[in-house]
Amino acid sequence: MELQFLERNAPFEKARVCILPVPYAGTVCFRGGAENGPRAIMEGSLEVEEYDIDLGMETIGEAFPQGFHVMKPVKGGKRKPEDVVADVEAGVKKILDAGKFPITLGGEHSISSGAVAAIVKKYPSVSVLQIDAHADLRNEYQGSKYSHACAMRRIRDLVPRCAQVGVRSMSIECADYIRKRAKGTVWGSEFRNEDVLAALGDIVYITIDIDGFDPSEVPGVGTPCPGGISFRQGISLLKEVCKKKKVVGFDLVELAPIKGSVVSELFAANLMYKVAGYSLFPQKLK
Ligand SMILES: [Mn+2]
Repeated sequence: MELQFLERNAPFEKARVCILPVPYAGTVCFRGGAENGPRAIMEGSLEVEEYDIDLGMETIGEAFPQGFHVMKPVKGGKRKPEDVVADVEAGVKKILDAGKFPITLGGEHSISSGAVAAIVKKYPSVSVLQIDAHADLRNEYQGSKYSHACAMRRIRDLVPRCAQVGVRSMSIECADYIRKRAKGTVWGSEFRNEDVLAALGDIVYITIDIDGFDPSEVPGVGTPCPGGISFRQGISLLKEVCKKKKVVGFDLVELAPIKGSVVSELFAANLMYKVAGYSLFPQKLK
């Protein structure tokens, strides 16, 4: 089946939003399956209602009558993460050069630094909001600087201003890094929206590792971690960010579908549709 979001697939020229699927999970070290994330999210989207209660509109029907455009997926398989990251950067650059809004769908978290690399060239003052259970601040993991466990470290190399939310699992190296270099910009599952907003600049890119949310709500992730943020908490924060900042793109990574359950992909598809709508129509948010 051709990949599409919400039963539509606009041609590239006509779409305002473009989805870059990245079915890559080459550095995953625990539960696999993130390579199936993009397809599962798009198939799950077929069950999402087009009317968004928060925006009071059928976002995809009114604003994007032909839908979002799904780009040709980045090649996954057993490639080196840095090669995949380079392809992600090229894909997101193509979307940005055409003046469109990029959504990158993982795949594992290592791919996000490619999207950020393209974003930072277009928006040099961008800041990054990460939702994630894991700090992902290792400089190197299992011989690679581009492992999923280094995702946020690579992003912080590119972007000095970041906020990390939902973080409740880290190595001692990550804890040291936060103490020395990221003080006051990392929160667990208890946080105040205003504090997170204050840590960010006016222009924001969002990287969402689905495991930042509680596994009781979204169990289909590679490394579930108890005590995560709720969907409601996440939506409340994301709404505020979209209302008060300019959101220039986002990614959604680490969904690893569970056979026989559609809970996780529907969670991800709903989240993705909402964040796209909030990012492009913040004035419609109450
Ligand atoms: Mn992560």
